[in-house]
Amino acid sequence: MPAVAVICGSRSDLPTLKGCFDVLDSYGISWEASVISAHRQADALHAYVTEAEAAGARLFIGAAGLAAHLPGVLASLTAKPVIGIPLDGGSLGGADALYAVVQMPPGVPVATVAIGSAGAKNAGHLAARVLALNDADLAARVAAFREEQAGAAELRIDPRA
Ligand code: RP5
Repeated sequence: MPAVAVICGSRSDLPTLKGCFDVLDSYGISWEASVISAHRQADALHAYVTEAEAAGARLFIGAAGLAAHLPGVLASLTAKPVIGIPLDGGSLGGADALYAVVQMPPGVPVATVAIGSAGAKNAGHLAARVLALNDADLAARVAAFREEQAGAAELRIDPRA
């Protein structure tokens, strides 16, 4: 079983998740992705999470749009960390999914990232930081990415030039 299990509610969500998959790959983190709807396939979702956790999944990422209950249901089914990605799939521009994912009741936490593709990328980075707590090699790769990002953003303007 890969370290990270990514679950989304529809095949239509997959293109938005590409950034998440790419970021996980960039850190060398193993992952697998599944399309399982919390609303349409509740029993299958329960079975998948139970089996994935037993098989060694260390972190779950859930992504869904509209009335996005998937990440919250994941958090109800596992004691592993759950990252939620609200997706922009409807007339409310993703605000519906954001509220559904972020407004979890106490005791059932979902670490919610931004709406859409930016959030998908950050889900990968956040997963890396969580997994790096117990993985020195991964921690070094996270640190290297931070340095690389800082270098790319660096801008100095010399007024005498
Ligand atoms: C959500 O409803 C899915 O995550 C998707 O974002 C949205 C639309 O789903 P489909 O109509 O494409 O199945 O459950």
